Amino acid sequence: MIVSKTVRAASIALTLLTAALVGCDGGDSSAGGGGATTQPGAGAGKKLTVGFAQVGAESAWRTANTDSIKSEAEKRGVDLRFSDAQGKQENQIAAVRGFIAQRVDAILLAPIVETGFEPVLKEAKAAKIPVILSDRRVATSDDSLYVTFIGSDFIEEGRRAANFLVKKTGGKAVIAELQGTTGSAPANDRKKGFEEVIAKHPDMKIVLSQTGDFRRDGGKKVMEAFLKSADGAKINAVYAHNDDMAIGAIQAIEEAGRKPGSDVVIVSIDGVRGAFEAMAAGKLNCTVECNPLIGPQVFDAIEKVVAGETLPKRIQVEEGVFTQEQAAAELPNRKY
Ligand code: GYE
Repeated sequence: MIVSKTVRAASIALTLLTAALVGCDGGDSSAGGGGATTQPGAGAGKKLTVGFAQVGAESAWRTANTDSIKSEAEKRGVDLRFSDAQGKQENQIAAVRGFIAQRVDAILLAPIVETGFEPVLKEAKAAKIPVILSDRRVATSDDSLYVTFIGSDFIEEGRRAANFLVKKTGGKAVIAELQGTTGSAPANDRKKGFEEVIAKHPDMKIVLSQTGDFRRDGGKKVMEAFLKSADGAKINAVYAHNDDMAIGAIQAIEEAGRKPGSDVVIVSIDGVRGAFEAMAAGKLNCTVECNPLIGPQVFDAIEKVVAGETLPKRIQVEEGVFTQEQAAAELPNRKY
């Protein structure tokens, strides 16, 4: 179903429905979370200190996400210690260790990849510092290592992108896929959700698939290589795991003398301003919204945790789907 606008009530209903469908365990109060008890230095009236281990600045989505968290911290008078890992997990692990040493009240972690964070999360738990996962989750069998995961349903986003493509192509497409950062939750899940839907359509096939690391230059480079490959001439659809890579791919397609948006149907995820501009110009066909403006939800959660409240393990972000027809009207409303 194409959702024309993120109408609050409707999307809350959708969110609840989605959570139910994918079996998210919202409301599980048995899982305690990493030290969701009284924190040192977080008493009433004291300024809250929060360490934020961000991924980097790889995309317009990420920049909007950083701005949202920074500006909300400022609004609430939170002392935010910000670390940009520049896309490297080892930097992120070092940042979390640094926050533990500083005895911050809470740590906000946007894990670059799903695996490899358990040791440092155990250190935070031992230090009784609650960790909130921002936007991406980690793969762990021990969900006491974090308090809650606040983010989008990436599998559902992948399904929505595929559903659009099914409708647009009548279930016939030779697809090139531009994957996000290898090993990241959004890359894994967006692939999974998309493949789940196209598996029901025998005339839809992903013939080429490679990572563009969620970056515009990555999307362009990979698309150039795709177009030059043996299957290049056959590609009539692109599925990009984010808008930045789709925008890079659009450039590559144009440079190869083909028409993005018509010769090659393109669908991507995020809903950044650049995607709306590309849709309004007829070069991108659809973007599935992934809302980066989670600062208010993040600090609501942190304040509750520090106050000793128990949170659901999963806090969902609201989002919709937008097509070319809606792009011009929606463009002035876009905040990222
Ligand atoms: O889609 C992409 C960014 O983790 C949801 O990361 C996020 C993704 C987003 O680089 O643009």
